[in-house]
Amino acid sequence: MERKRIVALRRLKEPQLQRLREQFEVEYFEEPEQHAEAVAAALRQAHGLIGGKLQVTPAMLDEAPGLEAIATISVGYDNFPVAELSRRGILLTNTPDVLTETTADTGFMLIMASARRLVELATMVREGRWTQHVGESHFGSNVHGKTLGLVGLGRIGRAIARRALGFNMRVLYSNASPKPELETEWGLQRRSFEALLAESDFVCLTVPLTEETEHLVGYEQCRAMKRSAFLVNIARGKVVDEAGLIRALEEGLIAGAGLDVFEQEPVSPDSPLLRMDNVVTLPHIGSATHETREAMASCAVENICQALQGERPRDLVNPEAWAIRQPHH
Ligand code: 8YV
Repeated sequence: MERKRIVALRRLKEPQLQRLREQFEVEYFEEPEQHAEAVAAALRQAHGLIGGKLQVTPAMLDEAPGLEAIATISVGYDNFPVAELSRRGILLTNTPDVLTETTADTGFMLIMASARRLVELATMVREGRWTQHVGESHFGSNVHGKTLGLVGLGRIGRAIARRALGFNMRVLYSNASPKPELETEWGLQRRSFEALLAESDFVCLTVPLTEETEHLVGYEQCRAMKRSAFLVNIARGKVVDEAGLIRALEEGLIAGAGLDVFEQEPVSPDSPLLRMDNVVTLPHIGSATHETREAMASCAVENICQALQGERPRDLVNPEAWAIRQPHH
């Protein structure tokens, strides 16, 4: 039998490519944008597609008639037309679990960095502007003992909650189904979104991007927060109405923000957010450690192997597509 064909896009390393080549014909493109035609030609023959930052459109699917499965090297899959994939019986898998702790570290790092003005003050020292006694104008806010509001309480939200409890914080959550076990065992408290905004010292966004969560936080929501509170976003940029956030920051309605994600990435160098001392900005590095990115790639490789061997992949996003692929359907 002819071996199935996989198109692999950045970033897979040699061991993972090797693992794929044991069973499949693999075409790997480290910089797909620079080889758009070759990628398109490879996709016409492909059974599987694996990679990070994949841009999949219905038009592209029309050009890939043999596609059976896509493995994204990310936990988020808001960039995929999932219903369309399901309709076509194309399996989609993601990489949950392996990035949970690293992304939670990033979230907590942004909480700490915004509260203690890490970037602003570290920059002051580096630039030789530490010329006077550090006084009140350089002081930050405590993190321990404060209230953290988690918008969304999935795997990553829970992992941030665990860190917060170690810092003796009170932890609220909203926009998630009730988690009674976390209320009794960890003491988390569920709130309406509005109440969470009003009570929290740190509002941390950990929800996936969906129609319901798009622009969940804008000017009005910032206004509902304490003036001393910080907004942290490690979810997706579009969960925040950035223009509204900028206006709220300009008016001093919140104390600052820690942002790993932006409505447009890379963020425009002209964004006012980059010029605000009280805003910590990162280039979408939630999961970006050597260990975790490798684990994510391996996870995606296992998923695509399972899918193309006819097994139900472990991290299947669209069970509807699996149902369509079954012979009795
Ligand atoms: C990815 C992420 O690295 O997993 C996610 O959803 O946001 C990051 O971990 C990024 O999407 C690139 O694939």
